[in-house]
Amino acid sequence: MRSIAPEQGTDTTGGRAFDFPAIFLAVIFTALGLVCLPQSIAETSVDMSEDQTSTAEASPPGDADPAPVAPPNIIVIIADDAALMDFGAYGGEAATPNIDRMAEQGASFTQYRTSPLCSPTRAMLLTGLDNHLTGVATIPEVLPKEQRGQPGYTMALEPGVKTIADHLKTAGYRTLMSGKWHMGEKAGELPNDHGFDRSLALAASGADNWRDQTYIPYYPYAPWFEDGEPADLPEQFYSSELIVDRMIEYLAATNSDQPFFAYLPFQAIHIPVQAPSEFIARYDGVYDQGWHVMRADRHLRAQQLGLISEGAPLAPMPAHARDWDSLSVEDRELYAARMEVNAAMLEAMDFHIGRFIDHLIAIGEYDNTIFVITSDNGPEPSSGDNDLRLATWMSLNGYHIELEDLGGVGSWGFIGPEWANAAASPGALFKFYATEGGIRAPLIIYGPGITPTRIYSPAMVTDITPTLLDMLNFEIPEDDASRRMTGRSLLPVITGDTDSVYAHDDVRAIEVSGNSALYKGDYKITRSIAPVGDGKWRLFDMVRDPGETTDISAQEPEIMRELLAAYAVYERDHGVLPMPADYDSAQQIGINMIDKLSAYYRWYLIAFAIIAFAILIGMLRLLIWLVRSAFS
Ligand SMILES: [Ca+2]
Repeated sequence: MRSIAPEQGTDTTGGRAFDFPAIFLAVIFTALGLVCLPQSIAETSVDMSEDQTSTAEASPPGDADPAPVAPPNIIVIIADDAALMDFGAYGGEAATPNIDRMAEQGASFTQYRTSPLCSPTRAMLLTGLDNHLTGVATIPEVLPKEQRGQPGYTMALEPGVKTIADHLKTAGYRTLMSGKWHMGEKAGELPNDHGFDRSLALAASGADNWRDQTYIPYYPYAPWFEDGEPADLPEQFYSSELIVDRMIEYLAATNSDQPFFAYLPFQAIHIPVQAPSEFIARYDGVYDQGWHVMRADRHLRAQQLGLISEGAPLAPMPAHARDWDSLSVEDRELYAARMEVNAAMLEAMDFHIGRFIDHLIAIGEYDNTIFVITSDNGPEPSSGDNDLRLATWMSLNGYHIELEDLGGVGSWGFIGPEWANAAASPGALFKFYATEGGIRAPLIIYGPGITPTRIYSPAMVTDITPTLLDMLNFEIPEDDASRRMTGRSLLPVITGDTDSVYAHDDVRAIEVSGNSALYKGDYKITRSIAPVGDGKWRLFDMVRDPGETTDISAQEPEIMRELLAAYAVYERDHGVLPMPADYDSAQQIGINMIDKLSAYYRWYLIAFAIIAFAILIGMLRLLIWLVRSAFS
């Protein structure tokens, strides 16, 4: 049995070399009182929690098709911050032939929802539990001090919470992970303590894709771990290639007589957006028409692909979005190039997935493997433009945002809010928010026995673990004390036994740091908080208005009351804590960054203060001596 009890205060980061530019940066930042790091650089990719108030546990196994003689391998692939329509099969511009093939030959979901941020989505996906029941209700970057350490808010998987890796290990699987973890880095919090036999794990929200280097001031270094110990990465690499290479090594190093569970959470396409130049070159000119054209194109394709109803209105642009035509020629060239790198990063991820598939074919494992391919939340709106503090940090850390060599080593790539909104089309807003642009994502399940199916059933990120266990006929033992899953198996819609695993009046809810959504029937209530939202609940008819353009709460007060009451039940049943008054996630990131860096660099700060004090005393004494000399 694994032990998941975290050893409080034990830090496994010991032995890392401190870097002096970062130390002095921390000192400068602290001295300047930078308590307001903009959301632009906060990897606010916190996933929202989804809630299923109707708490079905994993469907009872046994009524599915007979399992193959050999238990199938399972591969779960997560693209980071990819929009609903980013994969080619979902209407995106980037070439993703390997993903597309699995979408066309497998089950592709059209009504799948995640949380709006990274860690809660990942916690839900791996456990089948609502995020507040896992310990990872939100991301540590935006956690207010009032919630720190509270049940559900410890920012790591809590005792009694089991991952799918824990379950599959008991079923005789090899359990392997390579990629982004982002659910704690202290002893007891890393993948090796949560069911994984082998793991290369990034414990942060992101990192550089070319070097072992942090990407935002919040992290003094990139916390990469291998099997629970600080990892030794190559001097130069490309993240998607490294992640696949390491998984291939783990497969070779473990017992091939056992089936495997491989968890591949890629860094693509999280900031910094970086890609090999040969992939970037393929997108020359693709985005020259600008974000208005792209969002309208995706909106049209969404109707053609049945992702939204015909004639549904287009979601609005966010406040302060710029008009493409108002940009200078130089800016249009730069901004279009940013999207070229973004598409290239996605294609490069698909290319390395293809390389992994080729390897599985070569070792004879491909035909008996189930693939899950998804994204953790909507596109990232953060920007590196016009931010003196971030620019200072970048120059100290070898980053630039220039057009030349965009996407290469040292390039701090991003797409910004307008492109993110266009990528999120036909949904509103983007990552961080429980609007459709933040929580509606692609989901593909492909493998033996799965026939090509387009699935319109609602589906939640918590459903993935129950679905996979159901497909394996895996039964959780009666005496297993782990928490009961809130997700439900999607197998009945994959096999075509039913059109929906959710009844029309079943409630599905999501909350991450005050950004919330609840679905019931054709309706959704949602609330977006500062800095983009106003904290007000709104009601939308999701059949007629999936772009969330017209709040109908005044016309439908009964429905509004009913859904708000259902949300109150969800909050109570899942331990959702209220947000402090005047909470602003962007300001909170700045506060938490200062706390984190102050703790990390405290001895340097103390030494700096002592030296500064000694110099001051010395100067005072010198001054006194000079004054006395002058008057004696
Ligand atoms: Ca993410």
